[in-house]
Amino acid sequence: AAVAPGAVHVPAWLPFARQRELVDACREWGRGPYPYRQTVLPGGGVMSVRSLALGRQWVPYRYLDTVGVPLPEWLVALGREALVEAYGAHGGFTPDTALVNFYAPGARMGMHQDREERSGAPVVSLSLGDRCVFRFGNEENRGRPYQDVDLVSGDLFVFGGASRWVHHGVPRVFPGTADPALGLAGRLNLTLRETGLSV
Ligand code: MD5
Ligand code: FE
Repeated sequence: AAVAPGAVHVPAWLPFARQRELVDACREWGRGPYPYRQTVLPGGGVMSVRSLALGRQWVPYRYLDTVGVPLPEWLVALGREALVEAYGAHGGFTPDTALVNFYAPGARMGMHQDREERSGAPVVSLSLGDRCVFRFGNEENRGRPYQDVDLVSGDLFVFGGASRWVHHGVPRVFPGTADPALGLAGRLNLTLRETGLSV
């Protein structure tokens, strides 16, 4: 369903078996050379979310020149499938970073814009585990008007076109709402992005 121009929410897009595979992959990636870390912001604040990136590494507020573990081909293919679902075509989408955010109980993400990418390509977002409130705002400021959208495990959200630069955040996650069979206590969000930066 279109939430705004270029913003498409597809509830229950990823089948349960593929959700489980993705949860397992997120766990495995955390055992690699780039474990989940809480980001320390320039003002001294520490983000409550724990993050990991494949490919191009993000630090506040830029991408490093160094590239971590490359994105597996199957993940690029998943991103293209997502865009075909949302827009009817993938447009040659070639993400060079996958950012995984882990929300333990109590973690949240304040309203912000993602402005470090130099590509006009959409951002593909997949949610796993606990249900959350995703706040989809406007380009002008962090406040109203915004729309609150419930995201649950398996939901796809694509942010492209005019929705690429809106403020957004995750004000609330509901602990214990994940299917126990998923083997995940908390929420994971995986985003696939083209940074538009050269290697
Ligand atoms: C999350 N992550 O649920 C969200 C999903 C982040 C972040 O916000 O920066 O790691 S991605 C939501 C997103 C990305 C890019 C653009 C827009 C939303 N948008 O224009 O609304 O952990
Ligand atoms: Fe963001």
